[in-house]
Amino acid sequence: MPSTIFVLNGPNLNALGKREPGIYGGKTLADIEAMCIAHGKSLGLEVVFRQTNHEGVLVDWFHEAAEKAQGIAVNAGAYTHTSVALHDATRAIGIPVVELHLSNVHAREEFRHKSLLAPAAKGVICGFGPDSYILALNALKTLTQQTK
Ligand code: DHK
Repeated sequence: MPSTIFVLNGPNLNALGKREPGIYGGKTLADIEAMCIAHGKSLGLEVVFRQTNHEGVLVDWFHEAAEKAQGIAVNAGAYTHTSVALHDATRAIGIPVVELHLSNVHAREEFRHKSLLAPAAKGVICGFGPDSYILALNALKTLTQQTK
């Protein structure tokens, strides 16, 4: 049976393609979803790809993933820097969470340097544009093999 990975996206990522393309690139979220599904298939992973602008919905999806999936790749957008609820959700579930960002948050404004999610996550990938998603899937492939 292929492992299932939830790829979860937070606020404003629905606007990719037209949102500050100098920072976030020209690809839309639908483009990135297609990349993730194709790459997941090549790794033998089933990818469930979602986006929401609402913090509580992300928390619900973390708990759903704990029931249905073997790992989470999450770009929590701005909630990365503010959400105690996502930190707690990550600690509450027994599956690995990989935090990812398109941009190199450490090369940007100081308020983006702090992640509340990172201390609870398995690891963090940032700065590689859409390839950050691919690298997160590669990491989760390895992690799910280790937990089998
Ligand atoms: C996306 C966002 O929406 C920002 O709030 C984060 C992240 C960075 C990204 O680079 O993908 O600070």
